[in-house]
Amino acid sequence: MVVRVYGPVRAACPQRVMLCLLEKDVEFEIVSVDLDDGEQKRPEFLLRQPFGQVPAIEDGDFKLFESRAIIRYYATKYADRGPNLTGTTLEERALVDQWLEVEAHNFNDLVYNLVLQLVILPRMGKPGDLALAHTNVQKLEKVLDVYEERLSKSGYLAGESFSLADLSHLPAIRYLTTEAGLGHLVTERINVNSWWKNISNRPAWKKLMKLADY
Ligand SMILES: N[C@@H](CCC(=O)N[C@@H](CS)C(=O)NCC(=O)O)C(=O)O
Repeated sequence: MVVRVYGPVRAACPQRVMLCLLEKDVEFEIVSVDLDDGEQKRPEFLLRQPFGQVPAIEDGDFKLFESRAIIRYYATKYADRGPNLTGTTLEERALVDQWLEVEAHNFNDLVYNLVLQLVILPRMGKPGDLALAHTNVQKLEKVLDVYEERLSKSGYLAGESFSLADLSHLPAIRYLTTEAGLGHLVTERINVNSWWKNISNRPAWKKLMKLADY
């Protein structure tokens, strides 16, 4: 049974899931959901994701939503296939979890809001809130300073190998650098920049970029 991923291939949260499946070489099918048309808020979609957001997956009889829960599920389910994305020892796993939490709670909201104000609202013909964007850039600078320090000590966020913690950042950093015009936030930090160059050079990410037709 092929895994079904609900969500547009160009939305960052479904991309997190697709990237994990590509790293693990798990076959999947994309079921597109038209966010501009509000398809994610319709009753039939709310049965899959009661908060009206993407992604959601269907794997045989098993259904799951929340992108980070989904990537944890697949990284564990396919632990013996492809790269180890969760760490091996209790401590390695805890570090992966720690940086996944940082991504979700310190990093993601700021980037999501910046992309909303600078890319998505203007694309819909609505003005973005530039003052809010400016405040968020300042907050994000501080978060990235912490990353810079961390990445001066290890090649990846959770240690010396690529993990879910790094994977989870890729879609949002692409939006930040390529679509929101904020690439300098990455390039002006030596360690963050070489980390980003390294992780965005992975074959799975390149496959996803092809799928998204960027
Ligand atoms: N915590 C959720 C967040 C999901 C989320 O924010 N999805 C966005 C796309 S990246 C979405 O569905 N936006 C449309 C909407 O909120 O109506 C997850 O990680 O799955």
